[in-house]
Amino acid sequence: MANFIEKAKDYAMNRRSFLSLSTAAVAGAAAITLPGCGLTKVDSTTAAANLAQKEGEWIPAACWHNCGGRCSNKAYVVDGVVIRQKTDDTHPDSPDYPQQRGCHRGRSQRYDVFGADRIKYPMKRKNWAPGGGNKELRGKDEWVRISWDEALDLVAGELKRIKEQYGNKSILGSSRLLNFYGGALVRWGSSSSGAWGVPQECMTGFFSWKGNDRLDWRNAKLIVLWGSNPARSNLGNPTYNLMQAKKAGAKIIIVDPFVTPSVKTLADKHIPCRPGTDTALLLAMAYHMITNNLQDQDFLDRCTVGFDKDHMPEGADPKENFKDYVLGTYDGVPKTPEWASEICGTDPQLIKDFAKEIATTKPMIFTSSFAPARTYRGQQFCQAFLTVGWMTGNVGKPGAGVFTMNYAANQSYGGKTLVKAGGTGLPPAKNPLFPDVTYGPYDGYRWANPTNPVANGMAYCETYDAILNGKYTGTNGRGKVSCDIRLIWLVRDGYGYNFLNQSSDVNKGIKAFRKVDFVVTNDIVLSTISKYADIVLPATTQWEKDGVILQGNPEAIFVTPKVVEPLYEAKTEEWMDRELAKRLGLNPDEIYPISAKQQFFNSIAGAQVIKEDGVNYGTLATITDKDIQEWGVKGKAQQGKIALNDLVKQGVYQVARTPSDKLGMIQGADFVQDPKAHPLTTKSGKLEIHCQALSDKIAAYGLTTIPPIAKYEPPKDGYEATFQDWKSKHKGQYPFQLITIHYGRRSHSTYDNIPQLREAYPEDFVMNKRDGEALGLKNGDTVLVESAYGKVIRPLTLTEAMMPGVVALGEGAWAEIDDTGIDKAGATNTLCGARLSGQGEEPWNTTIVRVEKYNGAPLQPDDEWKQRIIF
Ligand SMILES: Nc1nc2c(c(=O)[nH]1)N[C@H]1C(S)=C(S)[C@@H](COP(=O)(O)OP(=O)(O)OC[C@H]3O[C@@H](n4cnc5c(=O)[nH]c(N)nc54)[C@H](O)[C@@H]3O)O[C@H]1N2
Ligand SMILES: Nc1nc2c(c(=O)[nH]1)N[C@H]1C(S)=C(S)[C@@H](COP(=O)(O)OP(=O)(O)OC[C@H]3O[C@@H](n4cnc5c(=O)[nH]c(N)nc54)[C@H](O)[C@@H]3O)O[C@H]1N2
Ligand code: SF4
Ligand SMILES: [Mo]
Repeated sequence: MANFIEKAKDYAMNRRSFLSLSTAAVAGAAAITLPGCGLTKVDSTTAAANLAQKEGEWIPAACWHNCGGRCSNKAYVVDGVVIRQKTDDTHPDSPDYPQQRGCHRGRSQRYDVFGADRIKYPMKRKNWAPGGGNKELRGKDEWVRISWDEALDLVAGELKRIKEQYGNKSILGSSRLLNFYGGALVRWGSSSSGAWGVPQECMTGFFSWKGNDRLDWRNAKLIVLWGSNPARSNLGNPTYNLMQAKKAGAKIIIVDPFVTPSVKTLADKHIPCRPGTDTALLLAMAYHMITNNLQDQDFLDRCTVGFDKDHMPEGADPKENFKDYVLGTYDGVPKTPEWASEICGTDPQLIKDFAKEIATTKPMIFTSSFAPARTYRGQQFCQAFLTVGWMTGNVGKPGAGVFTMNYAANQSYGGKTLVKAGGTGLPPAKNPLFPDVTYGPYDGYRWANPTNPVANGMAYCETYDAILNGKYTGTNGRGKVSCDIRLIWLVRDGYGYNFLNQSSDVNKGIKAFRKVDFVVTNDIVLSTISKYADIVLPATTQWEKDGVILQGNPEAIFVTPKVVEPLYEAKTEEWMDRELAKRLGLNPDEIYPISAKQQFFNSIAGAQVIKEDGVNYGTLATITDKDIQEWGVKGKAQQGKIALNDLVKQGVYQVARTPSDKLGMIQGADFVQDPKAHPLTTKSGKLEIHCQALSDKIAAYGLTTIPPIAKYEPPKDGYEATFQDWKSKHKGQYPFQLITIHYGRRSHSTYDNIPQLREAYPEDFVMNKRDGEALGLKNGDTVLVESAYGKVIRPLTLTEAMMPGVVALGEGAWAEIDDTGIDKAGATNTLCGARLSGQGEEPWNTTIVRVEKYNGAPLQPDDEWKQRIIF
């Protein structure tokens, strides 16, 4: 197979006979640009040779996607073109003070920014006209290039018409401009953390109950990673940090249906478990601990409520305690390892050994990722996970912890935030229609308080039904609420949410997109939302903006200035909003009272860094009057730890760590030492194994209900549903369980267009070898995978590394659905149906499918497919 670099050259050569001035960088050999001047035919070889001879400059470059990391990225810019990238080299690398090194995706960022498939100009679907215009052609129509003026007039015209004719609630979207224009119908839910947020908040009183900081992980004797694959989904330093803990003596156990790269790299032991059945496994572990008296009874009695009938929260039925449920005292079903094994597929002896090991090895870190909670009624997994973790008493101590990990924390899975960016100074813009649904502009992470007396909008996984049927589920017992959605507004304030691709049921989504009057997006490439839109506006990437601070790593912030001038006709969202505001009769200066440059400056000026005492924070940047003058901003001189311009040149500020410093953190230490003096904010003041508040809150969303303690109830489309008859174990129409794993090729759907990454990480469909052979399938066959919701074709990989009965696809491929309804790209959401669950979490990892050999022409590798180059 051609190596990565060789192949990369092929990609450039395979392109059209011309290369735009800015696209040639893809080969690493050919690249030139004249910022903002559009498309020009050039001879790439000569251009490349010319550029390679010129002196350039290394500029810190944002790596801004929702990728599971935060790292340092630098771009080598020659004449406005990025011809190389590198990562952190600001200090020598060491385990205590590691460099913030980037991954293969971040280092491929220039292929995205300078790709031939960048959206270059405003464009309109040929047959679209205000009001709709051949709506069924969305996704198949031709594109025509239009001027910015025409685009803005059309967009403002439709926005105005729909507001006037149908009202603001007929607009689906969320942006600063929309909030100033009277608001729009908002959505809430949890596309990322599955069911984790609400159980954690209700049971611990903390929205984010963290882990101890990474240096403390070296004190652990045992680390359990439940449904976690850091070697793929926490790129950057986490796997390196886990290796340091391992070197210091920690044993690592991973619970996963798949022998993942993390199992291979890190684990001493792998516990297989069928997807969506983890609750059964955890209950059986509890059973083994209880019947062998292995639980930390002192901790349970002092720090929790609900474990047994003698420690129930006020007002609760004593029969509703966890211990009696596990023993089967009232329901007659003891949750034995044998009972669980039939469901989760884990050997009973393995369950017993695992239970004993976690109960007797101290200190232990017991942590889960989000994947097992991305299941139908996933709250039950979270309840069971916290309960079993607490039964071991590993809370509030060094080398211990029971929590879900924050995947975005590159440096570690926990700890204090040691350096923080300041605010931009831009005043918040509330949606006047839904003033209390305000967490983040991004639908996938927006929380709604379901008991709010003010209406909350809808769960985002109900969007397509709401568009198609005109109603959605109201929170707080409101029943069905009518709606008439006419406009899908995706001119996003920043970036994010390719939701047609990334939330469940792409087929239903396409129908919904084809029903409304108007779909508008701004985008950098023709991602799925844009492919099915009417007007697409060319957006600048973060490299072409005035600068941004990226956070998400507790030990570092990334301060990245503009790298290159906007390419082609790309514009910032702020520019688009301002131009639209003028056409809508709004005052642009009221919407954006401060400039982007000033916002960047403010967030640097307000940045804070922890002091050596580990408690107080001080100013990060030293700023002089001269700096303020040179930057052309408003501000005051200040004294900090690093000069403003040095910070921007370096691109990263990282707090140096040593094992003896005072910057660490032991989550929950005060509470565990003296629960009465330091109560939690839960109703009982303790950790709640029986949590009525959780049960009530979930019920108030109006989707599904759960009891106040962890119970196993077979999920919709779970393992049980793969059988026509459970007793005789006769398999049904959809005999396999599908998991949709976060994949190395990309960050969700972002980077999926990059051929080099396509080649490095093929989008194969993975199944157990014996399962495949029983169906007469061979490695490399093209297979048809079908669920009740859609069909995909993909090349097959057979392996003993996958549990029998389980199959997997990496999530995020760009759906390519043909007229027969087959998605040849293998977007997981073509297969995963939109199902309403709990707090609006999407139950992706409880999905069932069937698999057969595909009879059509075998698939070409997708790195050889034509890119979505429009102009
Ligand atoms: N490369 C890459 N990294 C990413 C991302 C990306 O798109 N690409 N996305 C980032 C984001 S936003 C997030 S939220 C995180 C998500 O990170 P995670 O929540 O960890 O998600 P996954 O990687 O899908 O799953 C982790 C492991 O869980 C297993 N698994 C799946 N279902 C189950 C189950 O029901 N039970 C058990 N026990 N295991 C199960 C899978 O086999 C997989 O090995 O990743 C982040 N990191
Ligand atoms: N089946 C299944 N589906 C899943 C998951 C799963 O495990 N299984 N995981 C889920 C998770 S955890 C998450 S967090 C979501 C993430 O899903 P999304 O939030 O949709 O993330 P991306 O796919 O990265 O989409 C980012 C979008 O922003 C655009 N974009 C990128 N940069 C810029 C920019 O600078 N400006 C503008 N205007 N646009 C930009 C991209 O083209 C793309 O359309 O996916 C979820 N979907
Ligand atoms: S982990 Fe994320 S931030 Fe780090 S280099 Fe990769 S894509 Fe960029
Ligand atoms: Mo996520």
